[in-house]
Amino acid sequence: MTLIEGHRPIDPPAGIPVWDIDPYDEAILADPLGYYAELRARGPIVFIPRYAVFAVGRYEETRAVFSNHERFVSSRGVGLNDFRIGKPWRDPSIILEVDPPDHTRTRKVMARALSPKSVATLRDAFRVEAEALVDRLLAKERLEAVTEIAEVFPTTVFPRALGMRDSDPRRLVDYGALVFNALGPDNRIRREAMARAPGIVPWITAACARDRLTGDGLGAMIYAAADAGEITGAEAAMLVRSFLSAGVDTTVTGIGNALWCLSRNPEAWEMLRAEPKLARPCFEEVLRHTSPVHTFARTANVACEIAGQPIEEGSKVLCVLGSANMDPEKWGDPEAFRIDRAPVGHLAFGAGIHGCVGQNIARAELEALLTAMAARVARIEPDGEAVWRPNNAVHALDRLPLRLVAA
Ligand code: HEM
Ligand code: OVM
Repeated sequence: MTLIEGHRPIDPPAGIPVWDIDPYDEAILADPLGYYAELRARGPIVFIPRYAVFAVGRYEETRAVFSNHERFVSSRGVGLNDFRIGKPWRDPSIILEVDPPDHTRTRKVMARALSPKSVATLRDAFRVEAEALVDRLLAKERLEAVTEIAEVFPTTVFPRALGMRDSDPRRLVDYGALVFNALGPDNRIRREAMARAPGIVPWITAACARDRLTGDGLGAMIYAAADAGEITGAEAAMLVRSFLSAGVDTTVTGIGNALWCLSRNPEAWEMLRAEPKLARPCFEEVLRHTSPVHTFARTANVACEIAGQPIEEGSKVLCVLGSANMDPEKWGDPEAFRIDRAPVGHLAFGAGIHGCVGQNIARAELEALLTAMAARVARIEPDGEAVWRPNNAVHALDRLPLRLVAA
């Protein structure tokens, strides 16, 4: 019997491989491919006694768990902590951490604000800002791509799109990292993130209020849904908080990871320069290849089974998206970065009813930036070691020194 605070004691059922590993070890978070391969090799589902949780890392089972929201619920938290047992660190998200029918109503409001039609109105602004940023960058010999590109672009265009009256790039990035770190165990990374929360959370909460938003942005669309009676004013503030939780650090990570892929695969950069229409499929391959969000969990709300193995009610299941996206049973030569792969069905945005509602805007940001770079930058060269920043749910760079050569 394994007992961990915040978790139900679970006896691993006979037949499920027990693996004594810490997936949140900083060395694994920095360089996860070996962990992913062993997770898939050990079986379709394994039990990790250290946290008394199950984990799935093969494509088929990961997709299956995500696709079955009736058995595998989100309302008990999508991190290690079971909300029935341990207290959530903040009021749960009213879109991410709920099930139908609660989810259906809030999701509809968010999906409207982030629809292809809504995102289409932002494309010009994204393109203009991307072109200006790349022109500024080319004036410099060498640069640190995390702070000078990846963090700059989303923290410029996203608060504007939302209609934020006051922006604070540092707090916006750090809040995202905090929210994702909170999904993990009570380890050093989570504690250090939590220690910085008092300097961030009150600012974020204040920024969600209606009077801190302009009348013409995505935030105003959420408050308009409150005026229409679809949600309450308090719920509108909570949905704006969801934008700030999920909308900045994820795209910062997506840009950093894209530049990492493209600086390490010069032939891919050549291809993109020759065919700028590849910007979108290129980003999809970046997502598959680097899985910016590497893990989300579900909780079995009833006794059920995964891959024919019985699972007790209350079992936590880690869905290792990073591993599913590297499963050789699904992807040919998965470790090869191929921008024309068109990896349809990748799980970097999840799947099922909670699949990323922000994916259109994320794609629009990356398309704008990669297109602007492809037109102006002949070569992207590594200019020192890339360093990964350990996070309990995000696979992101801490430092990416690059040299850009103008076209
Ligand atoms: C959900 C990844 C960008 C807002 C998700 C999920 C994933 C994900 C994997 C599924 C969560 C689950 O099933 O439990 C990503 C990645 C991004 C990105 C990799 C960028 C590269 C964004 C952006 C926004 C956003 C830009 C906001 C504008 C959300 C929200 C949810 C979500 C609100 C919850 C949806 C629901 O529960 O119905 N995202 N995301 N995401 N994402 Fe994203
Ligand atoms: C939220 C949210 C949505 C997606 C991801 C996320 C864990 C938070 O609604 O607050 O980060």
